[in-house]
Amino acid sequence: MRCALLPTMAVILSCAGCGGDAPPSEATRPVVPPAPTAAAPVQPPAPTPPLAPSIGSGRIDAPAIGPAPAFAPDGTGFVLVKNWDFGTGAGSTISTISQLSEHFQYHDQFGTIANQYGSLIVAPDDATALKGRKQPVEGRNTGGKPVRAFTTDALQTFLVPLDGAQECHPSKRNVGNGSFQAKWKLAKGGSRLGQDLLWETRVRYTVPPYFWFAIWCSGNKWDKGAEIDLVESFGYDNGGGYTNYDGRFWHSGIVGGREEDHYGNWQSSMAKWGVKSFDATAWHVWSLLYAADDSITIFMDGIVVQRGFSHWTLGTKPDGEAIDMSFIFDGSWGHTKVDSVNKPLPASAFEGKSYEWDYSRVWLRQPAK
Ligand SMILES: [Ca+2]
Repeated sequence: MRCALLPTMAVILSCAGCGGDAPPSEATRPVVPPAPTAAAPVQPPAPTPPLAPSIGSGRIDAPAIGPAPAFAPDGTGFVLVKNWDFGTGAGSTISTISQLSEHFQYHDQFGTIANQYGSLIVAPDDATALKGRKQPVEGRNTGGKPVRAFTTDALQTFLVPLDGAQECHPSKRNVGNGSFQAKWKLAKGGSRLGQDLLWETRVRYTVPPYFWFAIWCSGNKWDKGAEIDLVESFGYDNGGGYTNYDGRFWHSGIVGGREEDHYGNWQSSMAKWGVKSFDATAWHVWSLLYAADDSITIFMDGIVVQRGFSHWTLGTKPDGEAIDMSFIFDGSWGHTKVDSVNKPLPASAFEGKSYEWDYSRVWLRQPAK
């Protein structure tokens, strides 16, 4: 009898109520082919989320996660070992004062808070202030004004009259600043380190007269070096209308080692290297390439602005004691030993002025054998 349902064998086999022919034995039962699998839609793998940026250990074998150099002047192979990216936006690694204080200190490696500048480094709080140095503390000594603050892109540091000062003077040391120095340092430098170093910092500033700005490195001991000043500028008044209040002129130098250009005249030297004009209020990238053969090249926005050579030793002596290497960020004001910036300013002159630090990154590379 023909099943009234459907004529397929599969249905017949399952149509217990239909009667009719006995079901075939196991041996003769037809094999139902498995459902094809090729037609199943293939799910694409979930995209791998980008790795979160990290600050890094400072070592090639445990690198940081972050961008490549904006300017890689000497080829490839550099490994990012420190990625200090200031700001609250995407990609930042230093977004709070707490994080800043974890990775930076507010004094130099010799425990001073002024060097010979005419302003004092302010600590964010008592916990980070140098004990026994009467270091000014933000809030207590700054009249409610911030000394450091974060924008989306950067860390802003300010110059702030201290303890209600109305007339500020470098010799009175009554201005505070937001300078900072990395706690991490290289154990050695140049040929003593045996690795090529690339250090890159992006910064801009809107400053008052007699400002003092520097990105530089030095070690735990100093005797006229070793020291590399990627950039140093100050807002001099040399008389006769020759001023640098807005920072349009600067110099770059190697202290104690050999430098190709002594920058006897800042404007002329800048022009010689190809920098005909400079706007300090625009972002610029400063780079140091310090190779394992002790050669030094310094760049501004990828343009070479200094070349030279130095051993990273006490006094830069060829057989000198190896020293460590600190990374220093000075957004200061005045100088007690430089007459052209040892001059008074009213407190109001500091309003609306700031240094802005976008990022600073360190790469290392094993030199080619
Ligand atoms: Ca940034």
